[in-house]
Parts: sequence; C-alpha cells; structure tokens
Amino acid sequence: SIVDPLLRTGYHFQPRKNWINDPNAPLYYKGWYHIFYQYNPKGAVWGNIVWGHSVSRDLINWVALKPAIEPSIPSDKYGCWSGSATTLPDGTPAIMYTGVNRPDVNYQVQNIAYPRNKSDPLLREWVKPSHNPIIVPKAGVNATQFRDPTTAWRHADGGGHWRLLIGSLEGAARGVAYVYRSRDFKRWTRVRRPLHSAATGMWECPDFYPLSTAGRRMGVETSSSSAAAAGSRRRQANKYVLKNSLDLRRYDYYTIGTYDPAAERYVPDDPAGDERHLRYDYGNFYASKTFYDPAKRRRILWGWANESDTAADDVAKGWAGIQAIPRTVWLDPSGKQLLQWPIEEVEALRGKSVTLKNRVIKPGQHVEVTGIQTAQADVEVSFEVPSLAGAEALDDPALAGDAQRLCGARGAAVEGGVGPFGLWVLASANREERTAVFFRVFRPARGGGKPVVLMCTDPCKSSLDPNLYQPTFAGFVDTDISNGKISLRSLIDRSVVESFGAGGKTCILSRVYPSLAIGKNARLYVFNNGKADVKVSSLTAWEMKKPLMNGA
Ligand code: DQQ
Repeated sequence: SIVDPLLRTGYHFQPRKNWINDPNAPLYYKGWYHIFYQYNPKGAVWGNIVWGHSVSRDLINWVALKPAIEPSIPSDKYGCWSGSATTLPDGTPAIMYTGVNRPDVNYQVQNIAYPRNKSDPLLREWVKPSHNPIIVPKAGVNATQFRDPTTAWRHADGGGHWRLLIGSLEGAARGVAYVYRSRDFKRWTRVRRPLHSAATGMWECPDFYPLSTAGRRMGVETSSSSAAAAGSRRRQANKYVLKNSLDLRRYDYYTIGTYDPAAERYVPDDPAGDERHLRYDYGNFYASKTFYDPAKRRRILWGWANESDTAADDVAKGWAGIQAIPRTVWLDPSGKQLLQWPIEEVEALRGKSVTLKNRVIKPGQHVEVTGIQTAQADVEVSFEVPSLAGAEALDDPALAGDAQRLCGARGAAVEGGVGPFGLWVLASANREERTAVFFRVFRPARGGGKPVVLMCTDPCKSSLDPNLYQPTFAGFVDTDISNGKISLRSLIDRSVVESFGAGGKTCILSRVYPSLAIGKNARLYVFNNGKADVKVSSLTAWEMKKPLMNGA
C-alpha cells in the first residue's frame, strides 16, 4: 500500500507527527491566533487525548508549543476532550473542556482552565482551579454522552447570566444541546429546556453564534448584544447559527434561526431545517468550531478532516488527520444559508501562476493546464455555459432530493447534457488517476423553477491503490445559473482537495491518495463530459508555497 511522504499535506494544518482530531478553542489574543486540537502524543491512532497547541500571526504559518491541557486532575484523568474558549470581560480567555473521569466507561464532566500568565501572548501554561469539575451530569442526563462545551455568551436582556451549550443524547436517538447558565462562571446550572433537539442521534461539538446582517464578510462577537437587541426590536435582523456534529453520520449540519435571550429560545427559520441538513461541507469535515476574530472583524471556521486511507497506512505514515484551511463564514444575502471562503491570508502562499481565458471545451474534451506544478495549488475558474437547453431531466424522485445518491448514480464518467464539467485534479499523465470536481445541471422539475445545480467530488479514479475508501461527495448549489455562469475554487494539497462552488455556497473536502499523481507527476485538467459546450471564461492556477508548519 501507499505511504509516499509526498502525500503529506504542505499548507494544511498538521503537527509534526501523530494523530489529530477536533479543533479546540480557537482564539485571538494579543496579536496571536491560537489553535488547540485533540492530539495523541503517542501515535497515529485515536487515544491518550491531550490538547495540542500552536500559535500563528496569520493563521497560515504555525509554531508548535507543548500541549496546553493534559490529564492531571481526577476529573480529566482519562482524557481531555473537546471544548471552547470564552473571552472574559477583562480580556482573559477561559477554556472549558470535557474530561473523562473513569477508566471503565467514558463518564464525562466539564472542566475549566485559565492562563497562568495573562501577559504571555502565547498562553503557554494553563491552570485548572480546584473547583473543577464545574459541570457534572445530573438528573437524567446521559453521563456517557455529555460533552464539548461551547463558547459562553452573555446578554443584558438575558438576566446577566453566562450561558453555554453542551452536546448530548436523550434516549436512544435524540440529539440535544443543553443550556447551562452561571452568574460567576463557577457555579453552572442546567436550564430546564434545551436550546434545541432533533431525532438525529448524538450531537457532538455544538456551536452557536450570531451573524451580522450588515452583509459583506463581517462577523460579530459571540456575546454581541447588538445582534440580540436588534432581534428583539426587529426580528429579521437577529440571525443565529446552531451547528451540530452528527456522531452517527459524521458530518456537521446547521440551521439558521432567531434567538431570544430573555426567553432563552432559539427558533430555526426553516421548520424542516433539521431534516434538510444544510451542511458546512458535503465531504470530509467534522467537529468544526468557529471563533470571532476581532483583528479583522470576521468569524472563522475551523474543521477537522480525517484520513480515508487505512489505519495501517496511518501508522506507517506516522500521522493522521489535518485541519481544513480556516474559512471566513457569513450570511448569504438570501438569509437562507451561509457562505464560506478560505481566509484571505492563504493567498500569501500563491507563487507562480498560469491563466487560461475564453477557452471553449467541446463535449467529451479536456484541456491540460500546464506550466506550473499542481500537487500543491490554488485554482480559481469561472465557467460559462452558452446554453442550458440540453440539461438532463431530474425525473427519478429518489434521486431528485438526494445529492449524494444522484452523484453516486451519475458520477464524472457518466455523460450528461450540461455537464459533468469541471476539474480533474491530482491526475496522472495518462489520466488513469484523477479526482473529478464538477458541476452537473438539471432541467427544473416539472412545473418550472430554477435549473438544479449539483456539485460533486468523485474520487473513484483517484488512485490505483485498491485498499482505499473513496466515497463520492455531493451537494446541491442553491444558485441561479440561468445566465450560464458558475465559479469553482479548489485548494489542492497532495492528499486533500478542498473545493468551493459558486463563491462558497457549497463546499466539499475530499481526501485522496494517488499512487502516480504525486509531487511533480500531478497534473491538472479542465474537462467536459456533457453534450453542450462549456466555456472557461477564465482560469488561474497558482503554485502554493509551504508555510511554517509546526516545525515539520
Ligand atoms: N471528539 C472528541 C469528543 C468529541 C469527538 C474526543 C468529536 O469530545 O465529541 O476526541 O470528534
């Protein structure tokens, strides 16, 4: 099997070695960005979990520090699991995290830690006060499914209480976000009514935050009273996101709704939102968490992407897991979904580039993008489809509502009407290896409406290695393509392809492990496997430099 060192990512966040999972407590402090993460200091499989810790000036170049939180007290003796940071009124960050306190079962409690030295911008040492644990599962709470405290928030019209969420499971199948509140940040009590719940299985790593309705890419602080106050005066101005990570399905979904701090109520705008499963990412992206960046007034999303090779390969490589490139998140003008875009700082890694302009790709044709190495690249393309007349019908009702199944049935190799068209990335010279990232347009359902746009990542041909897990990932793109225009951006990084459709409406991260398309042998193509012409109005591909990455 394949363990080529050239498959290690170049500009995605990773420690020097070993296993990582969830991003924890991202924060900004005195000019430095901090990321903590679930880390096994002893190997490339999950276990022995401590909080790894790295710092950065720009979210791209990272310096590794020693683990920030390790088992040291009875209430975290068997694991320091996920959690979040809250910036207290004096500017000090506090970290709340889940501790496992029994060896036999995963009995979970919540702990708090403070910086030992507030004047250290690197926050190297964390102390756990003696009043830990601060929250224990009581009165009907499932003690083995009770974890991942969020950032706390506080509003004037919320009675002056701090509040936070803890993810849990009620009965056999109900995911739930419990609300705990506190006046002093020490004694926390559960509010009887959870913030929200749905029949989805366990909710891990909840996240809850206000959105700016000012447009552009603005974010707001988690406790921002303007968002909540505007909400009580003008309901439509108050928009919050509740995100949960579905343990059973291994993806992150969110709803957008309104929050009333006085009544302690969150109401999703779309009554069917919990069934529709709007996702941050339709690929490999889990246990994500946002934070507000006061330096650039934006909200940034971190998410974990695990490997999809075999555990034996992970052990042989000596590492497993990466963090996705941090994304700025903001509200789409429609108010119905979020938009996401790689933080602008990643563009500082762009080096040599090539551009194509006004290139028509005929049905069944492909064009190679030459002149740069593309194993580690950033590609932006604008497509234009002169006519949508030949778009396929979406007549099978079983496929019409299910992007994943639709793409499984009509992958990149199945000729369509308008599309599939897009990129073949990490492709070998004869294209026997290639990962397709593409769109496919369908005629509107009977009775009119907009054409339906599907975005898909198809890794079925990504590697000649037969032992890999190669799931096809897909999501619909809620965009109006009647003018024929749609854009795509892909961040390619050796064993990861992270794609943003239509300006960040639909995102798909996929892990692939080519056996030939490695290093200098990786190629990039634009392809069209439909019956209609597709024009590349413009395409630019940049080589990406390697930033400082934790000393690796
Ligand atoms: N990972 C952590 C848990 C969390 C899960 C343990 C999600 O706290 O629920 O490593 O990936």
